[in-house]
Order: sequence, then C-alpha cells, then structure tokens
Amino acid sequence: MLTFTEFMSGSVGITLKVAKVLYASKSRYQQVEVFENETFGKVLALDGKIQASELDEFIYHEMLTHVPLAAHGSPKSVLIVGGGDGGCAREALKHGVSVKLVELDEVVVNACKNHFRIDDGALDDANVDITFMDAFTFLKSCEERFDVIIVDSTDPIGEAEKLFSDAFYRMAFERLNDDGMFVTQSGSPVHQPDVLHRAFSGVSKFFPIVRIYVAPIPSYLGLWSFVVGSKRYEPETPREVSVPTKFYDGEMHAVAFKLAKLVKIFVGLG
Ligand code: AG3
Repeated sequence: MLTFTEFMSGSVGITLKVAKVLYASKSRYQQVEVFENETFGKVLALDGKIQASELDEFIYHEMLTHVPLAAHGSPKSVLIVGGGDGGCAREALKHGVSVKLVELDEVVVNACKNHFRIDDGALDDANVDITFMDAFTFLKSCEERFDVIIVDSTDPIGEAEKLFSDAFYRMAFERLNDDGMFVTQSGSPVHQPDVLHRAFSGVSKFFPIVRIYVAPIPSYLGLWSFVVGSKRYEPETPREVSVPTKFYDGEMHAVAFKLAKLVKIFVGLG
C-alpha cells in the first residue's frame, strides 16, 4: 500500500493512502505531486506538504480571498503571491478585479492545469496576468500599486521563507494603495505557532490595523490561521459580500474572527 505522510510539526502528522499517483516530478524548486485519496479526492503536495485537496480547497481559497476583498469593499487590482494552483485567482475574479499572479514555479501551474483543475479556467483568464518569478524580487522592482495583496504561499521553509520577512511586509505595505489590504496564510495555530507569531509580529510592524482569523481545513490538520494587515478599513467588517461561494458569506466572515479566540488561547496572540 502506497501512503503519503506529512509531519506538520516535529511531533504530529497526517497520513493518507494513495489510491493513484496522477503526477510526480522534481521541478527546479521542489517536489511536485498530485495524487488521489479516497477521502480528500485529488491532493496537491509540494515538497511533501499538502497544499490543496479537492474536498476542502474551497474553504481555504474562499477565506483567504474573500475576507480581504469584501472588507476592502471596492477592490480593482489584486496581487496574488504564490497561488499557482489558481484557487485564489478563481475566487478573486468573482469580484471583477484584475489579478496579477506571481508564482515561483511554472511546473506547479502546469501540473494543476493538467491534473487538478482547481482554477476553473482562472489561470487562462484574460484578467489574470501570470509572472513566473520569486515574489520578493518581483516586489523589489514593482512600480504598480494594488488594492489587495494575497499571500498564498507554502510554509516558510526554503524559497518561501522570505515571504515571511519584515523586508517583504514592508514592500507589500509600500505597494498597496492608501486604503489597501494585505493578507497572508500564517500556518496552523496548533502545529506551527511559530509561523503565526512571525507573520503577526512582522505585519504589525508596518500596518496600523492587524487582525487574525481562522478557518477549519481538514487536509491541513484542522484549524488554519490568516493574518490581515490593513491601512484604513476594519478587516472584520465586510463592505461587499455578494459573490457566489460555497462557504464564505457575511456570517462566516464574522465567525472567522470570533473563532480566533482559540488563537488567543493556544498562541496568546490577537
Ligand atoms: N497554500 C498552502 C498552505 C500551507 C500548507 N502547509 C502545510 N500543509 N504544511 C498554498 C497552496 C494553496 N493554494
């Protein structure tokens, strides 16, 4: 029996039976795998870490995208950092915005396009402009400004580590309009409290308004956290929410911030 195991921390992991391997290759940057599991359906893993599953990717992508976009209220331009599977782009397009997607690894985009179509066509949409490069380097020389920046990164290991640095948060702040909003996935509050600490303290150095919210993502071992930094608007208040979704709505927007009470209890933040 073929199995896939991810240890999220040094002490706790998740093991899935692999029903079928759909794709596996080593890109210039990482091991890219797509396989099938009876419970989760298709699963995308990068360097042995689960990035998205057919069962629950909508929870992660809807919550990472609609919370900042709805709280902003009238976004026109969105920068997605990472997000090569196209899940965030798919959700962002529902707001009629133009999307700039900066993904490090073209192999991830192609693997998803061919074997795990999360994007619903977003990766080929005329309103989505994809650049394959490291987002840190991209931001350094970027002259454009955005309404919302979404960081849909892998864990802060290797290439993604600089996406959790103060220098990166500073550049993100500078590349946002005066009422801009920033959000980053910030790990499991239970299994990766250090990731959340780092994101929260980094974002707090530059943004006047910083909040944490959470969502349950079964393939990420339960509770997952997000840190949002805002220049003007209160992130907890949705100003525009009428987009078609499976999970996200005005109520879930509020619930996500309320449930972050657990982050306060587990991690002492928020
Ligand atoms: N977002 C992946 C979140 C990190 C998952 N970490 C883990 N399993 N250790 C990027 C891919 C989703 N678009």
